[in-house]
Amino acid sequence: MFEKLKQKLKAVKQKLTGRIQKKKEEAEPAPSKVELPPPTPAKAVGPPEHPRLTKVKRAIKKVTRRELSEADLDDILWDLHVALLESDTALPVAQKIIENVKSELVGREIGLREDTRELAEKVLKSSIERVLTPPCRVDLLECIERKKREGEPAVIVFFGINGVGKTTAIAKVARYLASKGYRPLLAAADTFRAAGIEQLEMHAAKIGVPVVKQRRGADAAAVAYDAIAHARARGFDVVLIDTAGRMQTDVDLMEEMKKIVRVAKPDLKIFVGDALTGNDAVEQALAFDRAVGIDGTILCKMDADARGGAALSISQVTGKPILMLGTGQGYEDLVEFRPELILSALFGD
Ligand SMILES: Nc1nc2c(ncn2[C@@H]2O[C@H](COP(=O)(O)OP(=O)(O)O)[C@@H](O)[C@H]2O)c(=O)[nH]1
Ligand SMILES: [Mg+2]
Repeated sequence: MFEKLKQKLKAVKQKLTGRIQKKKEEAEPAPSKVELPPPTPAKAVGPPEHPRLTKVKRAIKKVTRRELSEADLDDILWDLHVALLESDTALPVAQKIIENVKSELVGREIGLREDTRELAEKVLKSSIERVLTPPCRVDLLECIERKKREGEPAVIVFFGINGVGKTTAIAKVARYLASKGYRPLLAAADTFRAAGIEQLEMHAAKIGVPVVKQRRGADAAAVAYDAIAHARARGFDVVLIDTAGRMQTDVDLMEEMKKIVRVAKPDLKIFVGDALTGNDAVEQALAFDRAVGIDGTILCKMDADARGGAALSISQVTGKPILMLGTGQGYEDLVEFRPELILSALFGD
């Protein structure tokens, strides 16, 4: 995960460590006790400034030179900017990370006992962590529990473009929920693609979860509606609605998606993105958010993503949290998102 970005960050970190070290070496310990010159006799006509006073001033200047200035960091911030953009990080997010580094380092006094390597890593890490921290919390299990108390199944709809990993993600989520003791029901509302229904059925059979379906070409919203009615009647805890892949530019399919949302009134609308598509995934998430409003993202194919730009950018740009990460093709390859996962992939040994 993130091998390329990790290498680039390592180079930035090394350069930053060297720069902080240099700043530290430029400084000399401030004199612990400054010997002031004896008071000048009133009658003496001495030089305008006593030589010892000049020495004191020089010492003070050396101390202040231990502070990092923006100019000290310019080239390193540029390297970081390029590394982030090459990794397909969204521009505003790359800028935010740079600002974060600046706000932590510019004007910071480098202590003589400072561990320079540790400081460089700490600053880079926390600057990235700040863009990864979810703007709000969305808790899947909490949502299901709340609906359960109301005697209703939770309804969750998944959408995104074709091939990103929606159907696989639904199977993973269903398996995860079943392992927590919930009863999930799947709705085969991808009635558009030839193998849409069969693919969901194939996954469902493997994980042992039932599917509600109609014939191919049926109204997707009607399939969702049926599934919810079935879940209510049979006491399922959660309905996971699979939908056809659609480009945000496909007017008819986007209208179909809005209809599914109107009819199913989902408790959660989850955008599924492919991490490998980098900033495209971010643009798609924005387009789906504008069309129906998303509550969060599941980012798939993290295991194959060397760049990391989508993971760094998507929650910051959409203002909605990443809920889970898909980390492989197996049903167990799903992890709950935590910023530390990304940070340890980027900075771990
Ligand atoms: N490596 C990897 N492959 C994945 C992941 N999630 C899905 N895939 C693969 O991506 C392909 C498309 O997945 P699918 O669920 O059919 O996408 P959909 O068209 O959005 O429903 C399949 O070959 C999946 O096995 C993941 O997290 N990691
Ligand atoms: Mg699918």
